Amino acid sequence: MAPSILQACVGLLFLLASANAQVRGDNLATCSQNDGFGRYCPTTCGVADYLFRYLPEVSRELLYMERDLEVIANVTMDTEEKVDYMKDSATSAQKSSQSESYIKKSASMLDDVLRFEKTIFAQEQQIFELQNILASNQRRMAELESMSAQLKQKCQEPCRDSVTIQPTTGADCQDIANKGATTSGLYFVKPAAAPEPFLVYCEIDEYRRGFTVIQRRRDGSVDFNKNWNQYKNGFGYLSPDDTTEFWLGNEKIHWLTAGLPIPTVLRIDLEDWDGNKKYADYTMFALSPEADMFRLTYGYYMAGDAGDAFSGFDFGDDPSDKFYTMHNGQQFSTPDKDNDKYDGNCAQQDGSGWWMNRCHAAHLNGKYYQGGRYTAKDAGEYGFDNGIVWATWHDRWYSLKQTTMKLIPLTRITATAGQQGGVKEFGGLGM
Ligand SMILES: [Ca+2]
Repeated sequence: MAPSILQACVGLLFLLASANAQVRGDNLATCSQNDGFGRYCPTTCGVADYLFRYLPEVSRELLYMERDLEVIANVTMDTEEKVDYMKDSATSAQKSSQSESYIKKSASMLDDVLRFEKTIFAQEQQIFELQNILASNQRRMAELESMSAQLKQKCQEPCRDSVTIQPTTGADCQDIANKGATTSGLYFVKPAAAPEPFLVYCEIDEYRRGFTVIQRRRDGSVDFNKNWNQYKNGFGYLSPDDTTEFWLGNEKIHWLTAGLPIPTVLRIDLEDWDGNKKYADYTMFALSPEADMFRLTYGYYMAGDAGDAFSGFDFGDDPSDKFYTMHNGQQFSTPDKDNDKYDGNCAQQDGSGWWMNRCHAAHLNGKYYQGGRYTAKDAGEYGFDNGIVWATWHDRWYSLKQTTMKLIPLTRITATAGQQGGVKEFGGLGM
């Protein structure tokens, strides 16, 4: 727009300037030569005079206009440039910024910030909880350190066995008593058949009889429902003062009774809930090795007032009761190893390890019943007589209070006055 105005103005100026030059050169002379010019005015010369007279002023004004136009043109150009620049800027801003996406991005950033704030809050909570746990653990650590220090102090004191083991050793408890031991307690024995010594409780009486105890029931503190290996290796607790229950172990019993020059007597001591005590002696008692399932054998019922339950009992249920409840010659059975003569599993049904037949008249590893009397209902799932039974004394629904099974060489069983059976036959052998 500005250039076209400028050109028009310049063009007008040029026309006026040309007309002025022509008027001054040719027509002036003409007019000066013709005095009558004025009379015929307005004429061409009049116009020229008129123009000539006003020319300087018009020229000046034109010059001013020209300058003004130039200024305007310059200003306009500047403005145009600025407008272009602004347009470009706007376009470029539109293109590059995309304000909507910026708003979205900003909103998204705000969300992120809020989320981060929440996360930070949650983490601060967690840190607080962890600090609490840490503090609690530090307290525990301090307590443990204190305990540790106390134990360390105790450990620095000379160690002593809490259980006294007597120094004398021998092949069995009688051998130990023969060596001069007079105190009942814990001793190491090593029968000839045993690969290494093992601990036993020796009951040594006033006659220097040394009984090697292989089983003890006294209060029901030990569960006798155990598996084959437990019966093989023994379980329960030996104590120097005969206050605990245990099964010494079939393998040790085998070693204690295998291949001896003098027969072994098994003495069984029984006590009921009224304080009555009875006993039963079986001579030539032995257990076969594990390969033969620790089979029980004895020569005969030698003595006792408890009756010969090991040889079976006629319960009156069946003519063959006695035959099927005798224990001599029976292999050992446990709930996990059925070696009995019964279609079922006696040891499993009665919850014990024993020389089960079909099943028993004697059952000293049975379940411990406080008070003695029990019923089929008390016996649990199978309902059989699973107590500590010695059928030739108390019936099978009576469970004894205390039992002891112990071994002694035949030559010493008769040493006490008042005991019957075999006194005269074996008393002279000495030992
Ligand atoms: Ca069976």
